[in-house]
Amino acid sequence: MNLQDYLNEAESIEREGGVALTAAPDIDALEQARIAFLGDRQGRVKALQEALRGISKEDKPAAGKRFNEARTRLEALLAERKTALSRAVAGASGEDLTLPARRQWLGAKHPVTLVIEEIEGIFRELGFSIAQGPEAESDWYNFGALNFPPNHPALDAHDTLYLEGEGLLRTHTSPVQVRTLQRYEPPIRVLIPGNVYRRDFFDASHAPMFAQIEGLCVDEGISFVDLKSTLNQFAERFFGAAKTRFRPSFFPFTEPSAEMDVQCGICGGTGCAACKGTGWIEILGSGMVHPNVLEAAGVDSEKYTGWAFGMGPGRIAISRYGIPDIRILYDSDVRFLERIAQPTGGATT
Ligand code: 2NL
Repeated sequence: MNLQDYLNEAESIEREGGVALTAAPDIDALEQARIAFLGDRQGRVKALQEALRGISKEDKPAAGKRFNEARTRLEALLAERKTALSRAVAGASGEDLTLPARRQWLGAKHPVTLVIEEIEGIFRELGFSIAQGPEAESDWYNFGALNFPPNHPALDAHDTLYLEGEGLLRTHTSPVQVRTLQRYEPPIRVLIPGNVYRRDFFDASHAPMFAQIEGLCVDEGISFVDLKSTLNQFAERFFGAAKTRFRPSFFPFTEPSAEMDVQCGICGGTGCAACKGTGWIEILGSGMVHPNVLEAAGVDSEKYTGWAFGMGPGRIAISRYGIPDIRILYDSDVRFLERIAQPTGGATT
C-alpha cells in the first residue's frame, strides 16, 4: 500500500468510527461499534495497524503517526460516549433513572417549641408538673384574682383583646396558675406553657400572640431563697455555667418582684450587639406570690407562701438563634425552619 492510500484509509476509519461511536444510542450499540472499529481481532483499527507492515521504510514514520492519531481519537470518543450513556440510564418511559433524587423535607420542630421542650425538661427534673388551661378567659381569672387594681392600664381595651359579650383572650398564662391553686392543695410545683394575646401591632419586636411559660411553687416555708436557687439552677442548665443577676421590679401579683438577667453567652459579658452592649440578657420576671393572689384562689396566706416567674420562650429563641425579626417565628417559612430547627427525621431518598 502506498502512503496516500494508507492516509486515505486512516481518514475513512477515523470518520466512520467517529460517527458509529458518537451516535450509538445505547450501551449495546456502543459495544458493537467498539468491536467493529477498536476490536482486537477484526477491528478496522487493528487492520490499519497490520497494514503498516506493507508501508515502505521511508513512509513508515508518517503512516505510523497517522495511525496513532486515528486510534487515540477513536478511543477518546469511545470513553466519552460510554460516560454519557451510563450517566443517563433511561427508565421505561424515558426518564433518567440516574438523576439524583430530591432530598425529602420531613419537617422539623419550631425553634420556640424546642426552647419550650428544653425548659419543660429542666423543670420536670426539678419536680414540676406541666399544666394547661383555656386561652379564652374571664376578667376575674386574668386580672381580678391577680391583684390588678380596677384602673390598671393592662385592663384597657387598648392593650387587651376583649371578646364580644363576656371574657377576653388571656394576656398571660397566670390564670392557669390561679386555677391550679384553686384545685390542688399545696405543695404545688407547676409549669405552664401556652399562647397569650396582647393588643399589639405586629412588628419586628411585637406580636399580638406569643408563647409564654410561667412557673409556680407554693408550700409551707417557701422563701426568696427557693426562688433564687431554683432560677439559678435553671439558668445554669439552660444557658451553661452563666452568671445571673436579679434586679428589683414590679408586678401586681408578686411582692417583692425581681427580673433575672443572664450574662450574655455571645460576648461573655463584655457587651455586644446581642446584649445591646450591656453584657446581660433579660430572661424572666419573678417574685414572691402576693398574699392577695393566694387568698383570691382560696389558699391560706398565713400558712403558705410561694414564688412564681414568667418568661417568653420566643425572646429566648431569638437571642439563642440570632433571629433578627420575631415575625420570622410566625411566617411558617420552611426555609427558615430548615436552617434553624432540628429535623424530626434524617432519611433522604
Ligand atoms: C414576665 C413576668 C411573671 C408571674 C409572672 C405569677 C402567677 C401567679 C402568681 C404570681 Cl398565679 N405570679 N406569675 C410572676 C412574676 C412574673 O411574668 O416578664 N413574663 C413574661
